[in-house]
Amino acid sequence: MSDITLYDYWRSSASYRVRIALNLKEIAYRAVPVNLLTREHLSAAHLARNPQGFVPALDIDGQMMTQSLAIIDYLEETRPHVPLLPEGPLDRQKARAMAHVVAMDIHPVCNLNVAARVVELTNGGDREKADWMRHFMAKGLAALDIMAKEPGRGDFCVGDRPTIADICLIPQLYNAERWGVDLSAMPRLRAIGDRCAAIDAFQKAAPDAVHPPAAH
Ligand SMILES: N[C@@H](CCC(=O)N[C@@H](CS)C(=O)NCC(=O)O)C(=O)O
Repeated sequence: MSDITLYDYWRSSASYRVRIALNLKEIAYRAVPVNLLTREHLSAAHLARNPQGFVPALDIDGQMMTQSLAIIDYLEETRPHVPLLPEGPLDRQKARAMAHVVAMDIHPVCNLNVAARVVELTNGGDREKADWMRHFMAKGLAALDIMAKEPGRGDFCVGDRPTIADICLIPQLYNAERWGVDLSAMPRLRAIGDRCAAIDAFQKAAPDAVHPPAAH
């Protein structure tokens, strides 16, 4: 049994990022689900792991860690055998910039509690919530598709192997499809999505792989 524990939720895209990173680096871990629908993330037990009440939280090297990108940075520094950043400062900057479009711009405004608050303030319902999600996801992903088209980029977001940019992109694409974002005008992102989908580490991290439909 691994002494690394990931507290996650199958549909959480921030958790999905960490699952991909752990798998790419071939780090064995035990997953403990924290159910966002039953508000388990706001329980005293989970708040002790993460005072923000978010997933993921990773128990590793005797520490409880939060914030998916900071966790991935830590894995990169302590377990560099499979690098998740490209070589060279310019490509690293590009990969981080793409990752940040997802993790710092798209994802925070589409978080469950943010969308719920918007619906509450506007007396809206499911339609308004879906409209909000689609608006911000489509806008951010359209920009990412342009960033991914820069010449000499290779098969993935930056270069010929997956990096932090792909680790952030794939869960966001999953969310976009879930909320019905039209990706037809984003061929580059869809192609990167297909390439990642062929990789074992991505497959095993996917929401439907960690929480098969029968168990929903
Ligand atoms: N910036 C954080 C975001 C974590 C986050 O927002 N997690 C979501 C699931 S993807 C969550 O726990 N949401 C609970 C809520 O909105 O109440 C990270 O990257 O770890």
